[in-house]
Amino acid sequence: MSTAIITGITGQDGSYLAELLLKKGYQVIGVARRSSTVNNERIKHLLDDITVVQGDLQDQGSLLALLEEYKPTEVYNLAAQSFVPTSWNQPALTGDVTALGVTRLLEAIRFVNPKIRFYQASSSEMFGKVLEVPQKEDTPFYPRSPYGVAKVYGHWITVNYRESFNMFTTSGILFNHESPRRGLEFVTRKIADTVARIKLGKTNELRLGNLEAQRDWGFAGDYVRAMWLMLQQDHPDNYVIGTGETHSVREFCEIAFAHVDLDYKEFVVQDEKFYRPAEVDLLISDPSKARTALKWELTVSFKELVRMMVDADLERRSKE
Ligand code: NAP
Ligand code: G4F
Repeated sequence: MSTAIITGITGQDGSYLAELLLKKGYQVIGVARRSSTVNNERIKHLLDDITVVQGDLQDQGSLLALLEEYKPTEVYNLAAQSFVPTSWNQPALTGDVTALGVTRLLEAIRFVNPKIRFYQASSSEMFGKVLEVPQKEDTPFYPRSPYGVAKVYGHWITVNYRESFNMFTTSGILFNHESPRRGLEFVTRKIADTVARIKLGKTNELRLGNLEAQRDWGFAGDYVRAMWLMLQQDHPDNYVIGTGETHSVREFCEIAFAHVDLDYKEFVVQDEKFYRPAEVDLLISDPSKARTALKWELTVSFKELVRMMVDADLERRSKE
């Protein structure tokens, strides 16, 4: 039986990836940092089938010990301080976890077993103020937040360990991917959840920032399949993963409200508080390399994703 270690197991992607790897017969070891309250909401249905161990990307020793003990063949590094606005409030922490944390994990792999295959969760935020439309693997980076800057470091250190030590290190440059398990602070989930609460009469407004920002949004369940595929190839590489479509925050609102027979214009209020010091205005991927080389395909369209998220929050909120 192959063993895979997933950092960031308690996050959105960690939970979907664990489900996928269990279906494929892996032993799954999830790494979670210690917190004063249990944080297993997204993986509670998997707890009998996976092993959750304590570890932290800020603690080199914990990473070395994990690899020594569980002897994985694959490591998926999904852990990060992943919320862009927080990266302006906590830029040093974001750099330590999201950038240097990658080096700590790569160093642990290099010392324990350099044959371990490694996946790094890179981000379309690296393209930032985009220098090319659509964005593909060789589009230059121009990050616009401390988070984006940290992810650029994580990407290049992954490439560097491939080139310096001949290690099987891959970088998946993933565009935004969402689901009913998305954190409530991200815009898609904030919209879906507030639409549900408005429909149920629990609130009467949705306060948002920039409605014109455009993102390439896909379904997280599809994106974790791409992560696994990258580690099954003959050679390590970088891949852009996205839908090839872009939609504005306004459009997301329009579809989400219309799904419950409401008009978003009656409920959405723009609030300066949610504007960013520097914005990423437009992201749109060219995922043709992944489609051809990985034979990766999408199963959920943009409209299906919006409706799936609203339906899930309606069901959850109506039980409260
Ligand atoms: P997420 O829901 O925010 O999950 C992040 C995970 O990282 C959580 O499990 C979190 O643990 C963990 N973590 C944070 N700091 C840590 C530390 N110091 N040590 C160990 N674990 C730590 O993020 P996601 O949406 O699943 O994204 C997964 C990865 O893909 C992230 O690296 C993100 O930056 C990247 N990415 C995401 C997208 C997207 O659209 N979702 C797109 C491109 C790239 P707690 O639960 O304890 O906070
Ligand atoms: O949902 P968001 O917070 O996601 P963002 O900043 O694109 O980052 C996400 O995707 C990245 C991939 O490109 C990941 F690497 C990263 O970890 C994260 O998962 O914001 C999307 C857009 C932004 O332009 C923002 O200004 O929505 C706009 N927005 C407008 N009002 C808002 C709001 N965003 C949030 N979070 N909250 C608002 O009220």
